[in-house]
Amino acid sequence: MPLDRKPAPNDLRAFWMPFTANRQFKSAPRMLVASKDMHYTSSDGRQILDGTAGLWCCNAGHCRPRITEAVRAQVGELDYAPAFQMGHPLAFELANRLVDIAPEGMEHVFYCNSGSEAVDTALKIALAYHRARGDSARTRLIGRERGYHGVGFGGISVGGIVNNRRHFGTLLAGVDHLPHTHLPENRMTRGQPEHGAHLADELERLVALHGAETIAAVIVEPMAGSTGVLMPPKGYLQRLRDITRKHGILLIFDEVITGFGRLGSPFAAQHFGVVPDMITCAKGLTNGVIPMGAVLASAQIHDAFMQGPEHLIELFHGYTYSGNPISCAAAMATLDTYAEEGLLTRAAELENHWQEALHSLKDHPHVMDIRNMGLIGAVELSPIDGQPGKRGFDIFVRAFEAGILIRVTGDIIAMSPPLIISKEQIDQLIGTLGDVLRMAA
Ligand code: PXG
Ligand code: PLP
Repeated sequence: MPLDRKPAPNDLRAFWMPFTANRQFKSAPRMLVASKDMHYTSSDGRQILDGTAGLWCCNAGHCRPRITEAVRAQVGELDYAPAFQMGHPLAFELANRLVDIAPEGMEHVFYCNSGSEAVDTALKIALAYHRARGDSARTRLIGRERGYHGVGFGGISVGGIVNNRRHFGTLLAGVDHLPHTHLPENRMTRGQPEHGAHLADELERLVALHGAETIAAVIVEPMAGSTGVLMPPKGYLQRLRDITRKHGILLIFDEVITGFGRLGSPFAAQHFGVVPDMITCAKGLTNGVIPMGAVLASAQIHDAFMQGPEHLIELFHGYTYSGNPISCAAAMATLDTYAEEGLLTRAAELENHWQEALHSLKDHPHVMDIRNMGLIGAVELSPIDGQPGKRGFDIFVRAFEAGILIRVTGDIIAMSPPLIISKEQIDQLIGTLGDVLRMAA
């Protein structure tokens, strides 16, 4: 742009915003200008209580001193180092620390920069793993209806959200989907629902249809966050594990949201006592401060690649910024903060208080369902006739005006506050939401 055409600081035209109603936003912008611990500061100077940990990522709250300092120091010491055929010590140290808190059996870490990249990486590793073992007919990938696995072509192919798929052509070939686990009979369940373990048996149907020897992997979110907080019924994940193991199919847990303490254990795999073959994570890995994602993989998967001449590359995959020093420094300081403050298990301590507060909204106007687990909660509202999503969006805007940040997916309100939240702040968050629901009715 020529120098004489410098845009005014408040000119909002150039930035094409992600997953946003751009024209609506730019006509009435909601701007955040600062953050600290449980709060954002809005551009009109108000304190906004963060009910969403940013976008499910700031699990330790905002502008935490250890993380801020670590990033500051790292950027002045080793800024960028090439990621291919070269290393730097922090990347190795961080991988070991992640393995330490990961479920038993997860022994290797592949770095990337986001949840979407983690998903595409895990899917590619699954395909290449079978090929490396001479089982190269296993090319089929199985996802689930209402799953969210980011926005790469792999992720939207195995994902199950129609709007994220239908605009983008034919996607990956050879993908199929399990049914989602959201059953009406589980309405208003506190914690994990009773009904629906049998839905895992649909995998047997897909095996019978396609042949086990053509299926590489199944990917699911242990708890589906993005599509409105859908819980796994009791026994469901174990059954998926049993069926995948029986047929030599890899099981991938997408823990981009559930990773790093959201359900009261470091990973959901530990919370549910079900160990997959790979775990994808991102978001809470660096407390959202610097983009970073990772795939955790079992020794069996990793070791299958470690054959052939030693001077040859084993996996033809990686990103310019895989394991970059600043991300690694942010992640190390994040893990330190989680450990010092017991945050990876704090959701388990707060779960009861959170659950009771959330379910106090059950008789509020238009509330159809309430779901919770760990420090996640959803309040599903009945849609306005002929205008799905309108009520949800209206509540979101009113909540922001009332001083709380929530997230809406259609008419489902999702909340996932930083794990440092106090009981008083839980009461404030839910109390304010209750007021907003009543006033909007
Ligand atoms: N997998 C899962 C399970 C996710 O939740 C991704 C992959 C993709 O991660 P990246 O870093 O590429 O965005 C996610 C991300 C929402 C919301 O409103 C959820 C996500 C992202 C943005 C909004 O629920 N999840
Ligand atoms: N496009 C071009 C032209 C590139 O040279 C590269 C990386 O070198 C990429 C895309 C991929 O970028 P990244 O490694 O950051 O994913």
